[in-house]
Amino acid sequence: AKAPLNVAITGAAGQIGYSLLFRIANGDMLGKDQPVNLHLLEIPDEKAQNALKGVMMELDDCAFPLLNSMSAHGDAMTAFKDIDYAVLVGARPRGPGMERKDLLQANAKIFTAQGKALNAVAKRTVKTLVVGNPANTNAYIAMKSAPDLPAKNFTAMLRLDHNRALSQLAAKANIAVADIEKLVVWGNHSPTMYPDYRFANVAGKSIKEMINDEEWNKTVFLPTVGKRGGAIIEARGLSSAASAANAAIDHIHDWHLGTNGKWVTMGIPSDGSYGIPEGIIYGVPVTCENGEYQMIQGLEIDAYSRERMDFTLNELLEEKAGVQDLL
Ligand code: NAX
Repeated sequence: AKAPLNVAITGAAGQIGYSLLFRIANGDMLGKDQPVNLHLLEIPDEKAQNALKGVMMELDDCAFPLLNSMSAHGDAMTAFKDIDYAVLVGARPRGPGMERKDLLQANAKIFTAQGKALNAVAKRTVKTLVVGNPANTNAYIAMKSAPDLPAKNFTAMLRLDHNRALSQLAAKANIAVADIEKLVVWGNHSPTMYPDYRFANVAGKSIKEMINDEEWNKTVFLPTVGKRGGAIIEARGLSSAASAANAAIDHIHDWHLGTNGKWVTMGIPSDGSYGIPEGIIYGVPVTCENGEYQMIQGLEIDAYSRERMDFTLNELLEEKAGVQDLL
C-alpha cells in the first residue's frame, strides 16, 4: 500500500470544506489507492472549532478506507507541519460596508501568515492551491511570504471558471463536456476573467466554427461565465460550494495525476510570456504530467483577446498594488 499523503485544508468547517473533505477522504482527489492524513485548520474561535469537530465526527461515520488519520488545528504552524498539499479555502468574506481595499488587506494578513507557516514547516515539495478570494492575489501573497519554497508550487483556482465555460459551450454546441479539448480561461478569478474558446475543438473540429456566433460569445457566453458566481448567490442565497469543491478536486487531481495531454486552466506565477509580468498569478492553459504543470506556449493572441487579457491583468496589478506595503 502507498504511504499516506498529508493534506491541509483551511476553512475546513466552512461551506466549501463541507463538500470538499468527504471527497478527498474518498480518494477523488489523489487517487483511489492513496491514503490521506487530513490536517484541518479553522480559526481558533470556539464556535468554528466545535463546528470542525462535528464535521470530523461525520468523516468518522463515513468509515472511509483511505482516511488514515485526521487532526483539528487552530494554528497554521501545526496544521502545515510536513504537508504535501495545502488547499487554502478559508478567507475573510466581505462584511457589510467593507471596502475592497479593506478586504484585500484583511486577506493579505491571513495569507502572509499562512505563507510564512508553509515556508517554516511544510514539506519542501508542498503544492498549494488557493481557493479563498481574492484567490490569485492571495496565492501571490502566500508565494511571496514563502521564499524558501518553489514559487511554481503556488497556484490559484480558475478551474471553476474553466468548468463553467465547458458546460456552457457543451450546451450551446450540443456536444459532450468530456470531448472538449483546448479551452482556456485567462486571468483573474473574478468577473474580469476571459474564457477563450478560439482553440477549443471536439476531435479536431473547431468549436468556434461549430458555434459560429461572435455575438453569442460577447453578449451571452462571456457574461454568463463571468457572472456565474453572482447568479448562484442570487438563486441559492449562498455562494457556490459543491461546484467550487469539485473544481478544487479537479485542480489537484490533475496536478497530481496528470491530464493525459488535455489542457486545463490553472492560476500560476507567470514566466513573463503572453505579456503577463513575471510572478503575477494568472489563469493560463496547462497540461500536467508527473506532478508538474507545463504552460501552453505560443498561442496566437488577437486584438480582442489582447484587450480582454490586459483588462483582467490590470485588475490583478491593482490588487497587487493594494497589498504591496504588507509584503
Ligand atoms: P465559508 O464562510 O462558508 O467558510 C470559510 C471558512 O473559513 C469559515 O469556516 C472560517 O471560519 C474559515 N476561516 C476564515 N479565516 C480563516 C483562517 N485564517 N484560517 C483558517 N480558516 C479560516 O466560505 P466558503 O463558501 O467555504 O468559501 C470560502 C472561500 O472560497 C471564500 O473566500 C470564497 O470567496 C471563495 N470562493 C472561491 C472560488 C474560486 O473559484 N476560486 C469559488 C467559490 C468561493 O466563492
